[in-house]
Amino acid sequence: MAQLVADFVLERLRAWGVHRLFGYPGDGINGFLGALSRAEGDPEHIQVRHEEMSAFMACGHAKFTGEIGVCLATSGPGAIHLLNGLYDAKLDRQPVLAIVGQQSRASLGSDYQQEVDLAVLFKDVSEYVQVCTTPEQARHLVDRAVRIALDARGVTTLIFPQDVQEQKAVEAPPREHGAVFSGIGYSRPRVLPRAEDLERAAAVLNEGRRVAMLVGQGSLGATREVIETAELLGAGVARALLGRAAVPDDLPFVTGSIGLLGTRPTYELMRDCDTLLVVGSSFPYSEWLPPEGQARGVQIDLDGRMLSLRYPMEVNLLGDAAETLRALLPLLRRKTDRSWQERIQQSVADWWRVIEERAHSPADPVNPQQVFWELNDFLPDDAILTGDSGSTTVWWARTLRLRQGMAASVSGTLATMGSAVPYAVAAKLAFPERPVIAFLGDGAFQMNGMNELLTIAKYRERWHDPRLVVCVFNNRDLNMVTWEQRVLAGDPKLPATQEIPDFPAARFAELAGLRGIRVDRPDDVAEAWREALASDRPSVLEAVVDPNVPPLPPHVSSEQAANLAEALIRGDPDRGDVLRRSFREKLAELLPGR
Ligand SMILES: Cc1ncc(C[n+]2csc(CCOP(=O)(O)OP(=O)(O)O)c2C)c(N)n1
Ligand SMILES: [Mg+2]
Repeated sequence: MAQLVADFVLERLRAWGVHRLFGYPGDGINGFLGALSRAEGDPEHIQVRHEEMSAFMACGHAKFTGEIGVCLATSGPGAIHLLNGLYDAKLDRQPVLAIVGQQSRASLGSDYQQEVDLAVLFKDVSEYVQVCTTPEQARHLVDRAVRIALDARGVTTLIFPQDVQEQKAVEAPPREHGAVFSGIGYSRPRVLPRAEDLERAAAVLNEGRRVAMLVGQGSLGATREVIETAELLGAGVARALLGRAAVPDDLPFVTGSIGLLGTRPTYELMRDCDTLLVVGSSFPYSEWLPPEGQARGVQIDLDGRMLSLRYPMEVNLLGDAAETLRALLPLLRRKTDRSWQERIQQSVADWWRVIEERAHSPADPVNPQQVFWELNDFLPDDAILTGDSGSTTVWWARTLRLRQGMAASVSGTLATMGSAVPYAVAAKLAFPERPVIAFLGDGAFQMNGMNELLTIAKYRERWHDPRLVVCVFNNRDLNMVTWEQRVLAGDPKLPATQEIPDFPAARFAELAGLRGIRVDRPDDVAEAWREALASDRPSVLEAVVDPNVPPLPPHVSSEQAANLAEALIRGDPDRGDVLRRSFREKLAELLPGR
């Protein structure tokens, strides 16, 4: 049988190194389904429960492997379902290619069934979106879509009308006017600032006496360089959420996360520094950075558009984090006065004691912080950790102690619910020999996590190492938003919008053929982790936790405290427990080590 356009597209993707697609079928991509069967597993098709999950998986694949992630959906509804996951990739700057079907060319413009103007719909999320109108186009569309996604670190979309998918492929267009002859291959360039800019940056950093570093996603490949720089400069290192794994938590001068879900040492680091070095981060909340004028700034970023955006920098270095730091290091003088870094280290050591104490403060029935804290003793060396959006994100950012060699990600910039489980699936497929742990709230679990357990069940047999744990925090509440209402708006919790069904996640896991472990007593938490990580199959660890443990920011403004008081006075249904837990948290912080 002659090669069809869909066969050719898969072959071209293979040539680009794509061996896995995340997708869901429909007759709008019948041509691709036929081609997939002829492709005999290369690329393989991973079948999800909902197209949004395939886009999340493509994004997760890109995040954990550094390769392009590819998702495939049918016309109309299937394509529409992709969008949230694609926006996640766009906002976190990940290379993702979406391939979607469309009705046949002859029907377009006739209000045909499932006819949606996909080029318009995907325009905003995509760096590049094209309809393949004729077989001659397929070659350069694939080449450009992959190359642009990699180069722009963003989303590209190719739309294939059904009839075009099944036309005879044209590998090389005839050599005539209008024909395009594209090729394969992309190699990331070295991107380095000019020598004089590096010297200016070094001068600022050498003159500083209290240097704060903030590292983000762009620093993930620069761990060694970041640590060396911090050691030379006697600096403290804070990290934005997407830079979670950029610096290990067992270094004494790593202050941890920044922002609402950040730490007190980071808050102090930013409050007291005289110099700020930002490496590969677009952390958005300026109120957690030093006030303008307090610190001299140096920023390193691979994207010139992100320079001097959150803080006015004195020196802007457009470059790759590792390369640029390597070029900068020989120009830096080791600070002889170590008192600033010693102060930071003291604050970090005190803070970890606070975190440990908070983890063990009584709650009803289990303190969510304890679940994270106790995992620290069991975290396997090469673990991959995924997170979601909710109060669990706060503890994920703050309480886990990551060591070098681990990987971690969440939906950082879109901060959408629903990333944890599909990211975990993508990670496990890419690295079957590594343990993967997903953390999410019961809201996110009910939104999509529970459906995607079926995807885990479907593929689990292929994982020789079965360690894939989905840790669900059952607090019967959309807790993060409940707290935001209280602390930011001064409104009491509104049960009608906030309370969600008490759903037995562990029992559901068992129904799906996975291991289900439910823990509702503090004394059983450690054993639950041991069991989950030793299970012969992927598991769900359902922790029944207290929704009234406050995910407090590291610094509570007087306005926020007043809002909380107002919310409680105005009749918050949980005010008794909220008061008790809040009091304990604050008390624990004031009395470290007790
Ligand atoms: C798709 C989506 N919808 C809504 C939100 C707003 N939101 C952020 S956190 C949150 C609550 C999440 O609840 P749950 O998953 O139970 O976690 P919890 O906060 O209770 O730990 C909501 C509704 C969001 N970020 N993304
Ligand atoms: Mg919840």
